[in-house]
Amino acid sequence: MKRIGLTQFLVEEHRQHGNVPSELRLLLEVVARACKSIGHAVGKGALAGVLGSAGSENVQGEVQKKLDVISNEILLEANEWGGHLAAMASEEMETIHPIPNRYPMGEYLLLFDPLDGSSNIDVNSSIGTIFSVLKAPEGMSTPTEQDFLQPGAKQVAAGYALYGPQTILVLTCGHGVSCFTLDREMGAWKLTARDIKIPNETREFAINTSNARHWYPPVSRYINELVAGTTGPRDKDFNMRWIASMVTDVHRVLSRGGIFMYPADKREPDKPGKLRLMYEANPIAFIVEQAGGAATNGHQRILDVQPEKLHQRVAVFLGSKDEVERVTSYHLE
Ligand code: P6P
Repeated sequence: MKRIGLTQFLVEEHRQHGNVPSELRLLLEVVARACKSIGHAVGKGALAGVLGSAGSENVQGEVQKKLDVISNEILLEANEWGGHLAAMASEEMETIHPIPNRYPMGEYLLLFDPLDGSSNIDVNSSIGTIFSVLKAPEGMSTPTEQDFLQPGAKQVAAGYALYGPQTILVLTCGHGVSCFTLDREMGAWKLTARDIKIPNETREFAINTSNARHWYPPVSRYINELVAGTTGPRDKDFNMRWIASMVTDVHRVLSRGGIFMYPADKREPDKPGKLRLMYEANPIAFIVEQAGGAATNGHQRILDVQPEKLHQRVAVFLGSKDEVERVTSYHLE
């Protein structure tokens, strides 16, 4: 495959599908450049005094790591001036962030989890940035939270950066999933995979099994059958992985198949799971479906969920279609 750059890829994608107008291309290029900066900061770790906590809490009441805050600021500053955005929303900010008056407003809304998996920062485990792009509603003048509350099916683009042994960017604009690898010497994203497809079948599952006693019956039934392997109804053995960094676990699923799950459980019955809908589950579900996989909350497509709050959580079952359909069918029985 010819290792073209991100801009050439997006120009050719638009030429072929008409799905990446120049404003959206600018947005994606700016976000990709911001991810390079985040990857650079992440890579310095203790050398840049950016490990440890920032002494503050985010809207979720989670202690913010310094790199969470730095990553959020990098994305805000990178996107304010371009005129391609009307507003931004982030896991790290309670309310939406309108474009400052001194800059022109564009027609897109950008949502992001600037550094997901941040509990892994201090132990040098892979972490990532997740982003989602929506169009601002027609006729919107001053952006409000309500303008962001669109089902995931309305996304025009979504992606994640993964800061691991390689720094990679996975992206969809609605016509398949592509992967770019950062050429660190050139400081450029190079296309290294296109039309990524998730195998329908898998023998690998990802869930935090320490929560087993809190699971609801459909999840317990599904996991017990996987663990029973050849001695149970599935009649084949399965493997388990849990890195506790969604982007890393998801990229493994995208790369070789698997099912990634963060179900609702009895610990907090009013919370439908841990992961957030708008800037974690929706962008990842868009990518997974574009790669031929499936993504549900146990009862319906994640992309069909009508959001009611910016930071609402959702149960997540995503990856290889056969397995997601099976565990979803157990919920629907
Ligand atoms: P647990 C990271 O904090 C995160 O939001 C996701 O990246 C990850 O999949 C999940 O939480 C891990 O949760 O409960 O296993 O620590």
